[in-house]
This record gives sequence, C-alpha cells and structure tokens, in this order.
Amino acid sequence: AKTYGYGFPRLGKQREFKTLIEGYWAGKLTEEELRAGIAKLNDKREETYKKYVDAFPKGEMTFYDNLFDTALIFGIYSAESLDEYFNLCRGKNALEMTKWFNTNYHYLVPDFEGKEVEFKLGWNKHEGIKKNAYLIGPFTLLKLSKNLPEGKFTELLKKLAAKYLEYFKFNGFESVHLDEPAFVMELTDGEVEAIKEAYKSFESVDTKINVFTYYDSVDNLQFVFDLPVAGVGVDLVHDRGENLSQLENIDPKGKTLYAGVVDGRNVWRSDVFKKAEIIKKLSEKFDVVITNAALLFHLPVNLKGATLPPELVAKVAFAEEKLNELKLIADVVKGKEDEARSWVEGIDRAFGVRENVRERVRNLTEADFNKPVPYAERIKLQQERLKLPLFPTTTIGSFPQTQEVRRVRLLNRRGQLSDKDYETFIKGEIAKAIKIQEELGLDVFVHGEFERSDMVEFFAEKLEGIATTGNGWVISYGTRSYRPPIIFGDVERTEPMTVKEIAFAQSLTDKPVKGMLTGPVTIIAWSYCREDIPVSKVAYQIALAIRDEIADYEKAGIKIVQIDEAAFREKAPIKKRNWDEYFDWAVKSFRVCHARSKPETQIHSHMCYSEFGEIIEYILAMDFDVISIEASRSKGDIIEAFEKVNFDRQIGLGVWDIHSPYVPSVEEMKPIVKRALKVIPKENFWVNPDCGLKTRRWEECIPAIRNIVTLAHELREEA
Ligand code: THG
Ligand code: ZN
Repeated sequence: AKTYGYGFPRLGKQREFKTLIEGYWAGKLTEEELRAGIAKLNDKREETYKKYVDAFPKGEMTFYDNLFDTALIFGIYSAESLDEYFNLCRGKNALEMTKWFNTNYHYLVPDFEGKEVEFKLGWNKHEGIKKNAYLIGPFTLLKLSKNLPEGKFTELLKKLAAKYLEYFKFNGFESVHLDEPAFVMELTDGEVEAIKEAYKSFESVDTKINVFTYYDSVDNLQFVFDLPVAGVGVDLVHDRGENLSQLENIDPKGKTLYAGVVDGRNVWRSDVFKKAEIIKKLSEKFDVVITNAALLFHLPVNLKGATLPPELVAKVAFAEEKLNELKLIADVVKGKEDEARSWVEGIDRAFGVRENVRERVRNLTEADFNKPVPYAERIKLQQERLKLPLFPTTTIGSFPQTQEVRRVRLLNRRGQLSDKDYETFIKGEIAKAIKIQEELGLDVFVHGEFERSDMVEFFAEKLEGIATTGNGWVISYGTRSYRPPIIFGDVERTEPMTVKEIAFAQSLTDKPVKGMLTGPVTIIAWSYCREDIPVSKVAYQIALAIRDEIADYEKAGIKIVQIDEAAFREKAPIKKRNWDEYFDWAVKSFRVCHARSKPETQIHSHMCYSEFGEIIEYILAMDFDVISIEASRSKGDIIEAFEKVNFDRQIGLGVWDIHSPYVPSVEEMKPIVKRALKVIPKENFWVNPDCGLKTRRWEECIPAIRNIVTLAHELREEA
C-alpha cells in the first residue's frame, strides 16, 4: 500500500513561521523577504514529507489560517495586498476567531452578515500546482461560517461547489485534497442532501477529488463513498470504532480508501504491527492508502531536542516521527519488519506508576464528589466571613506579563539568575500588583501570576507524572503557539505548587486574595493525555492534587479559591450524543477538587467562551459558588440561558472584552449589567473583566479597572 501524509506543521522547528511573520509586522522584514522565508520554510516541510511518504498535499502553507485562505479563494473576502490580508486576520477589522472543532487551534470565522453572497474566483493560491492541491472543502467552509442568510444553505453550497469546480478547471488540477472535517458532525438529513446535491457538480470534471474527514466518525459513511469523488479519507483513531465497523459493509464504488491509522492529535507511538493488520484486512476490499488521522499540526515538528525522560521518548512520536510510522506500516505490510520491531519496543513498558495515587482514586466515595453543606448555606457562611459589598469587583487572575517579567523568567530558566533572586523579583511584582489593586479599590484581589508562563505548562512542571517538552511548540492561532505537556504517568502533587505566592500576596492586604488554580479538564485538554487508563481516572488524579492544594490554601488563611476550567466546553465531543459520557467525568473531577474544602471557603470557576447556553446544566452541576464568564461580546444568548434554568449561583459577567486593547467607559459597560440584571438577582452579581489580563498592558488595565470599580459604585447607589 502507498502512503500519504497531510497537515504537517507550518510553524517550523525554531518557530520560523512566527519569527518571519512577526518580523514583517514589526517592519523588520520586507514583503519579499517574508515571502521568500515562508517559501523556504514550506520547502523544508515538503522535504520532510518526501523523506517518508509517497504523496502529500500542495498548498497547505498559509500566512495565517487555511479556512480564511479558502474564503479568499472563493471571493467571500478580498485582500488586494498582504497588508490587507493581515488586516483581516488581526487588528481593528479582523474576523472573529474561534476554536477549530474540539481542538486548541483557532480559525478565522467567515461572516456573511450584510454581505451580498456571491461567490467568485478571487485569489489563486495554487498557481503552478497540479497534484493534490490542498483546500478546505465547500461544506466545511460554509458550515463553519456565521450569519448565513436563513434557509439558503443548500442553494449556497451548490453555488459554492460550482466555484470550486471552476477553480479546479481553471488550474487544470489532476487531483485535489479536500478537507471536510465537518462531515463528522451530527448532520441533519437536509445537510446530507445538500452535500450530495453540491458534490454532484463534480461529476463532470477530470480532477480526482480526495475528500478527507477526521476528528470523529462519519455517520452513514456510505454517503461519502457515493459522492463523485476518487478517494475518501477516514479517521480510524478517533472514531470509537464506528468508521471501522461501517467499512465492513461499505460498497467501495471504486474509491480509494485513505485509511487514517496514525494519530495526528496525540503523541503516542503507534503499534505499527496492529496498524498493518488493519491495513491488510481493509486491502481485501479496498484500494488502500495509509495515512494519518487528523492534521499533524496538532503535534510539534519532531522529537529532536525535546527535554523528555528516555523512557518517555521510547513511547512518543511527534509529527515527523508520525510520518515515519506511515512508512513503517507500509514496510510491515510488505513483510519488512526490523525497523518496525525496534520502533515499538518500549511502547508498552510501564512507566510512572504510583500505586498510592491509584489507591486514592480507587477509594473515592460519594463524600469525595458531594459537598455536605448545600450552596444556600455555604453562601451565608462565606458572606459572614468575606463581608463583600453588593456588586463585588475582582479580576480573573493574571496581570500583564511585561517584557521585564518575561525577560527575568528567561534569565532564571537559563541559569543566569538564581532562584533566590528570581523569587525576590516575583515577590516585588506581587507587591506592586497588590498596591495597585488597593489603590483601584477592588474588593477581591489576585496575586497576578507573574511566576507563571502558560498556566498548563506551569502546573505540569509542578506535578509528577506530567512532562514538559522544552521545545515542542504547536500553533494555537496565527503566530501564537504553546507547548502542550505530556501526561504520561500517574499524576501526583508532592509539595504545594502555588501556596507560597498566594500566601505572600495575602500577607500584604486585608482584602481577600484568590488562590488560583487550573482545573483537571483544562490541564488535560491542553496537554497530550495518556491513553492506557481511562481519561476519567487521569482527571481524578489531577483533581486530588488540586484538592490537596486547596487544603493547604485553607491552612494558610486563603478564603477564596478559583479553579479555572477554560477548556470545559472545547473538550466536549463533536457529537452531542457523546456529551453525557464526557461531562460526567468533567463535572465529577471538578467536584472532587472542592468537595472536601470548607463550606466557608468560597469556590470560584472561570470559563472563557460565550456558548454557555447549551451546557448550562452541566456547568451548574459543578457546584461552585461563583463563576466568571465572558459576556461582553456575546450579549443575548447568555441571558437566554439564564431564563431557561434556575441559576442560583453568583456570577461575574465580563464587562470588559480584554481581547481588545480598547478601554471601555462606565457608560459602555453599564448596559451589559443592566440587561443581565433582568434575569440575575443583584445579590448574585459580580463585576469583572471577561478574562485574565496577561496579554494586556498596565496602561490599559488601570483605567479599565478604575471604570469597573466606578461602575460597581454607581450600581450600588442605584440598587
Ligand atoms: N494556554 C494554553 N492554551 C490556550 C491558551 C493558553 N488555548 C486557548 C487560548 N489560551 C489561546 N491560545 C494562546 C496560545 C498562546 C499564546 C496566547 C494564546 C501566546 N503564546 C506565546 C507566543 O506564541 O508568542 C508563547 C508564550 C511563551 O513564550 O511562553 O501568547 O493560555 N495552553
Ligand atoms: Zn478566560
């Protein structure tokens, strides 16, 4: 069988992508230099593909985002110059950004609001390309867009597909790679009909169309094989077995099966022998090509230079090593087994087992999931202790990570600044932050998180059983990247992780300082998680570590604890029918974090997204006392959600959209609160920004927070 790889990272080992594009933004590179640099980076990617696989797509490189590029190709947006292009990606007129399926990648959302929808060939991104021209397919493009005219989906999709056809012909493509991950969503009959109808226009073209689905199974996979395409890519890793079992009964209709057997989302080495068995079996019926399941850019470039223990190195593969796995599987199918044998040698070796942790998880009982004192009584105890005014004010956790903070952290990491001096520096920053909060007159303080880089990486470094990679960068959006840690073993907290800084901050003020923690779901979502035990068990292990941390907070006199679950919604499965199973452990792991904390310790949570309504029941089940969420951009739907259920907890609706440097006035923020007060009792209402402030500057934070405090004062007077 032949091999095919797709989605290889564009970031570059040294984050060349970031350096080039940000260099251009900063005026350090000319457009010509930028284009040459990106072309070279792409050549390097393609050289890597060529080392391992028979074929790969052309045109995957982008200056920002491929969904946006596809929208430009078909005239949904137009950009006459590179600067116009970047203006639509960032800055004042930028498209909104949102999570790409259930991943931590963010795409730019095409918006049809107020647009005459007429597709046309705009940008030709594929000049000179003939084979495997990479595009996101028409259904995924439309499905992920917003504000489509009501009731016109089928018609629009048909029109759009006609433009794809024109594009294929114009460029004289021999073959195209169409990514259609939206095929794995729970489609309505109407949507399936619309797809069939639209793809019909491809019947007349000589271009071979290979359509790729991934991230989950396709319901009724046969319908994809019935389309006038040459090949179908399926995910045989994240499909709960549903694709594989359907393939048994599928009529191939002469289509090539691109069998996605190598995981593109998680780092564990494949058992290439088992994968080869699957390929052999499928080859009895299908013309099979061996490929990866999901885009490889969810993984770092390669393992070179990663700071991982050797036992772990023997178990993992990043993007380049995954391409090698495709080759190894093909080798095994051909009967060539030597390299494959040594590749799988260490994958099942036990590593990072902690019996005491497993024991604790086994011994969890009802009392570890359920707080004995109900919310109605807890909130009274808390109020007696905290004596907060009506409309209490707070911030979400982080304060600006200034150049100086970053520089000093780097010096300490490089060993050029002693731990003691680093600690003194951090204490100084905390003291400044406390003083600023005193002056601004906030009610509940934070310590500012100056000691933390990425929150997940920070906790990964503190916990046993989670490794950080050192250089395993992955794009989150645009030029921004993060280094997902690897949860490889049983997770244990062997000493306090954050208590020193929080307690120090509390020692400087009479106002309550929040203990700041990241919850189990978010740690798991933004890491690579082990798969040898159920994810629920991993979540409970992390939850127990958090629970111990909270116990230490309580001993240190901390009265409020915030457990962030920023990724709570994102981690939910694509298909809603799988939600209950996910939210069951997601909710329970949060409850383990705080069930045994004192009733007078006030538990907060924070989530940063706006699609609140559809998961509100699960959120309530987390049983926190206070939650802060984004609201400044999402307006109506949150309020609607509150009309549906009896939300009896306290809530802070973000009144300042911190993703923009704009400082809102009191007059601009007040209507957000007023509207919310129609459905939320004033006794339950907090006033705060909608997310952490680490990406903002102090020059923006101070006036904005001052306005937030003034707003709260006015609300108290009007109450
Ligand atoms: N941490 C992690 N995942 C995340 C976020 C996070 N996902 C969603 C959301 N926040 C958006 N993602 C990012 C990711 C990275 C950055 C900002 C938002 C960022 N990265 C720096 C960069 O690329 O320049 C690198 C940071 C560093 O040098 O340590 O700013 O917060 N896990
Ligand atoms: Zn947030």
